[in-house]
Amino acid sequence: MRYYRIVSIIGIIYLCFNGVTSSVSSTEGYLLPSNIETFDLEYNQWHDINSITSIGANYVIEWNFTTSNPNVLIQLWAMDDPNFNDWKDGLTPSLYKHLISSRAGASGYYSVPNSEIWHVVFMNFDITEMETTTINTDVNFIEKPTQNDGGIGQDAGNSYSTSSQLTVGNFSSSGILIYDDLSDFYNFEVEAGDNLTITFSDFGESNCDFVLYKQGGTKVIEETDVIDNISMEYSVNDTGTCALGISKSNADDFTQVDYQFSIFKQSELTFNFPIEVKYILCVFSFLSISVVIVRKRKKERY
Ligand SMILES: [Ca+2]
Repeated sequence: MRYYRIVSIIGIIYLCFNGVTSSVSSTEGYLLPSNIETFDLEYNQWHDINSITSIGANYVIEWNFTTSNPNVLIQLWAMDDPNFNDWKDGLTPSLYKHLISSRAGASGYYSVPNSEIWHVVFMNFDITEMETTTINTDVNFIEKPTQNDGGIGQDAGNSYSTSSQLTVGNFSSSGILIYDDLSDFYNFEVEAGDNLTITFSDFGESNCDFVLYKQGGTKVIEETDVIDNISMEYSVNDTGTCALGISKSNADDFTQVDYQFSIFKQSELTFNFPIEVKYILCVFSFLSISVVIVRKRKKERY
């Protein structure tokens, strides 16, 4: 009896340590939005980080990782839940996205195409090396910000031909550039003789390019790789439609830019004095007329 007990205990211990052989290092779910992790991947192992809950096309997956062993090629894949399960079962998934292969590590983002639980899978299938590596990673499932560029209730157009219409005079507003939204373009009506003062500010760490087109699509101002606030002035010669664009200088820069901008349009023939100045001018005019009348009456008396 004691002999069977000893054999049973040895068997349980063996199963605990050797009984489950798999190429899977772990399969875990993580709470939104951040998953900072360090894990080892032997050759032929993979590791899954997933969104737990369903996320839709208004989400992106931001990711970055570094590896301890520069010899090992790591593959990084994004799969929705049904395809992830097919892949685990040895079936060929119908929808999967190869994000990147990198020996040293990399960073980037992936725009979620459909509503599902989404998996980010790190794989060590480097058959030429067959070595273990430690991976440090940060994966975030992020809801994209709602855009209200120029107060139009959505993302502005991304090019001259798809620019969004604004009504300007003394206009100020804000906009957002983020992920694959690299440009915002606006258009507005002007008249010959108008003087435009256009400012952009608060675009943070990102370098941006600016362009102003006059009627007909000719560029009249172009500024590139701007890092500080910018002010541009233009005297309008032709009545028509101007178009204004802000773009990221670096197409790989997917960080969020919350920019402020203003478009001040003033006609050369219009003098818009402040109300205080208008009041002083009225009083001065009244006093001048009064003095002239009084002097005239004095002359008539003598
Ligand atoms: Ca935008």
